[in-house]
Amino acid sequence: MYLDGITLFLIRLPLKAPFETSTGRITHREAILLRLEAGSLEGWGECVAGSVPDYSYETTGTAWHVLRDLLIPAALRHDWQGPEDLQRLSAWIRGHPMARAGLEMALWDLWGQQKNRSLRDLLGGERDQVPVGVSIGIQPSIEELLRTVEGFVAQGYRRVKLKIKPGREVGEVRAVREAFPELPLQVDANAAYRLEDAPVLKELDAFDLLLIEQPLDEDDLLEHARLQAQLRTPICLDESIKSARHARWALEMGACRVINIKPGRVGGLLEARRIHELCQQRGVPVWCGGMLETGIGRASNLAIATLPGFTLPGDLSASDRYYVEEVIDPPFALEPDGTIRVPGGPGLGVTVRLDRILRYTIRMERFTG
Ligand code: NPG
Repeated sequence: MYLDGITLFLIRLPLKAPFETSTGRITHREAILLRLEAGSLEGWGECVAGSVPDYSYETTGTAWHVLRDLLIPAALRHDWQGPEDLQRLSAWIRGHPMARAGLEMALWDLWGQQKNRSLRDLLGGERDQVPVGVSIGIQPSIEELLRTVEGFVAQGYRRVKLKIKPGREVGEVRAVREAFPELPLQVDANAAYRLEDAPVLKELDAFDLLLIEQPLDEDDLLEHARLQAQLRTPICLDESIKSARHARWALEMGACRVINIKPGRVGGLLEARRIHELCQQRGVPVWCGGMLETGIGRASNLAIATLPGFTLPGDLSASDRYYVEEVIDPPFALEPDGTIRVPGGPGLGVTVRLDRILRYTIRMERFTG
């Protein structure tokens, strides 16, 4: 199959509420959407790189370059036998997993439509609903945090993740735990601590957390292993796991006991599935992270989260948790049992609303073979 055209859309979507992590506060999410055309079919993908290199070195700017100048010209020349081809085609490019993953997602969507199979089925998923949680940014005060947690719990979210940073952890977690003694709770530091902060992180052991996510720098695998040896709470790695190799190293070193799988961070769904397999073989629980995706990226995340090793609820909230307006129809909704339904239609299984995408597009370019 040859591609007839590829369009890149740089969108800037207003968030419903500002989102603050240890690396900063955002009010809008910038992202690149990709549309692939092949005959009468259209495949959509989403690249999770952000506007600045705070979570990873990739940005919408670097991803635009890698897509526009390297991946797209090669993709338009290639006779596709399946999304798997992308790995061979792009093997010479170092890094830039988010740019690759965006294109891979659109190829999967196209492939599913061509074969009339859902992405979930193509990946080997086993469920049509997945349990989900919500990720709560750092709040201005503990009172505000308690109100926010209460609101999400009332909506039916099954587990809550709190963003933390130095000085904004023990008091916050204690207050939430006291108010919600049974709530499955976890925290995410986005690499804000150093090994010397172990004493404060050890204090969190008292609150029966599911996990502490990415406490130290992404390169600090050895330091994470030293920290894990001192903690009862499992460490979960996110930013540190850039491929299945990183996952194997981290597990062999004892740097974590849980892995957050984000296809966008590891170069796509195939690599994400390899990490899932490795973790399954070793009995290590995984869950699907989120990067404030639109409905397009969320559909892809939901599909991978149907694999059997995803035993913990993902950062996969309903559309109305993130955006004033969703770019797909219908929006993703939270079911009364704290799950989200996984689309069963061909490919991503969602109806993309180009009119809405165009409203938020700040840069657009179309390429043809
Ligand atoms: O529900 O999509 C979601 C957000 C989950 O907290 C979340 N994501 O560090 O994992 C993270 C964080 C993130 C958001 C990372 C945006 C990068 C960009």
